[in-house]
Amino acid sequence: MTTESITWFPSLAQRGASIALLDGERTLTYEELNHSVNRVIAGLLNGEHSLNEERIAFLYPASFDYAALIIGIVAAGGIAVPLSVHARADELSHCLSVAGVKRLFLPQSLRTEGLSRVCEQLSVTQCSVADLPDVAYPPSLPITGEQGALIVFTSGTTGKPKAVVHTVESVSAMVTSLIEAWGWADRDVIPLFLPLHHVHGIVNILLCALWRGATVDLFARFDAEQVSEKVAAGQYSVFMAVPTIYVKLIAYLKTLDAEAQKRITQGFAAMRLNVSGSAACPVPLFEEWEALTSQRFLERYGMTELGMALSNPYEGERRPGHVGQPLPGVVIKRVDESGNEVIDPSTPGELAVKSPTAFREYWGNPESTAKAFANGWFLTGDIAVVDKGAYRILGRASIDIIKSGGYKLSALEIEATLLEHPDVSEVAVIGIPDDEWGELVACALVVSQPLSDDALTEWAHERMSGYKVPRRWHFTDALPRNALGKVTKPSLKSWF
Ligand code: MLC
Ligand code: AMP
Repeated sequence: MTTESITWFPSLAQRGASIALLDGERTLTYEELNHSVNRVIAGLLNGEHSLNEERIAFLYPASFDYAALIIGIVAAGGIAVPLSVHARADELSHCLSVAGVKRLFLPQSLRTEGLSRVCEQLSVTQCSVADLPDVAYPPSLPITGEQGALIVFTSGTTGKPKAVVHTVESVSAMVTSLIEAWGWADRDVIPLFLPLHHVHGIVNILLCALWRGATVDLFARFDAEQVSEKVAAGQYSVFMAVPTIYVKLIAYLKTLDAEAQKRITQGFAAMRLNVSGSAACPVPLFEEWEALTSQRFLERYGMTELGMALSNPYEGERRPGHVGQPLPGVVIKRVDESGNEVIDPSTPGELAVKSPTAFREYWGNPESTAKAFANGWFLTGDIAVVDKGAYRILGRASIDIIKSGGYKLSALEIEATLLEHPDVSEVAVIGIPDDEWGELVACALVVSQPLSDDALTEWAHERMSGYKVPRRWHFTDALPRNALGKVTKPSLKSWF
């Protein structure tokens, strides 16, 4: 860890009139972004010298304010806590309370009664960027590498989501490593439709582009038609998405006539890079995309706690079904269940990682932090082999982690919420394979009163983000259990 001061977003000011962000018809130049960032810094500090790692949460869709907040909070010595605009009040309450947030920034449109109640209970003040005091810009403040910069929530195999703390140094390392590895240039233009409470959208797209002086086109959500139009118009040079989005794009292309299809596929073909990640890209998807667009995906592997760890090469052979080699600075070994290193490349082993991009801690949870590392190696829970020099992910060590549309979901968290239903007495959640979503959330349950799928779905929607709600329900008299009383989850798959 470096205690020396670090340059955070090196040249915002010098990039002048070049475009940093697009939002529909609106544009924001780097000069304007720099001004907004300075306003955030000055307003937050309000005469103080540093926020001293105050966790400042914000609930914004992709927007100019979001960008100014995430850069400005860190520059002012705070920890940026971007929250999910899809989250329900209970989920937000958990995040605010775990991170010890006292100030939450959000636009008027996202203020709800439920959230106001939560804020009142937790003594959190709801703020807006426009309300920040208009004070003179402070001189540029030194910030150090070890300082906390970003908290992102991630689901694990125990309890509710954990608050992953990245430092100024780990975020800077993530950004600079990808800029170098994937050849980011200031002339790049990239669309951003991924959620902005996870590292894929936050770091790989937004922060990399703004650090490098490129342009980001903001979308409130992914819409295949809207994005494809701009692709066809030749607006983008780089495209990054989760496999589900490429599946949706292919499905959309298939609804079009040959001429319209060709305009869009040529738009993709003209780009310098198409990246797939956050979940396994099936080989047939890789091949279909190449046949349509002549783009060979650059598939990479990452994790909230690590940023990106493995990547196929920008120049060189990109192998379908493989996630490439360690990025510069990343050291990887594979270990067995006893923690011994697995040497034979074809024997599966859990990926253990050391990297300058690794997180510092789970906020307020030293026990989980200690458990996540073994002798300084972060244990990912992902099982891999090495195949002619390239890593191949086989799956995860725990059946309780589900990846759906690129979101990492905890079966245990979903089960705990469903058990709050007065008529649900037993429940088991698993992921089942699905061509579009990678995995779908499926739920087997025992109920004390007859319940319909629809009623349960509606009940669940009020209490959890839409993407966590089970898509398949199976009612039973009893869940299969082993001698210790534990549900034998693998045997449930055949029910769906
Ligand atoms: C949306 N839905 C999902 C879902 N996303 N269900 C399961 N899994 C998901 N991922 C639900 C909605 O709530 C809705 O339910 C229904 O699906 C239809 O919605 P849609 O409009 O068809 O989907 P859409 O809103 O377009 O979302 C699809 C998506 C989105 C693929 C764009 O899931 C997405 O943005 N995923 C990316 C997640 C991500 O960024 N992960 C990176 C984590 S970082 P209903 O019932 O309301 O109709 C990481 C590290 C790394 O993993 O390596 O990058
Ligand atoms: P998250 O915690 O949301 O950051 O999700 C990280 C997890 O996503 C990893 O632990 C992997 O299980 C999965 N993942 C990310 N990229 C890939 C990939 N290219 N192939 C397979 N799994 C991936």
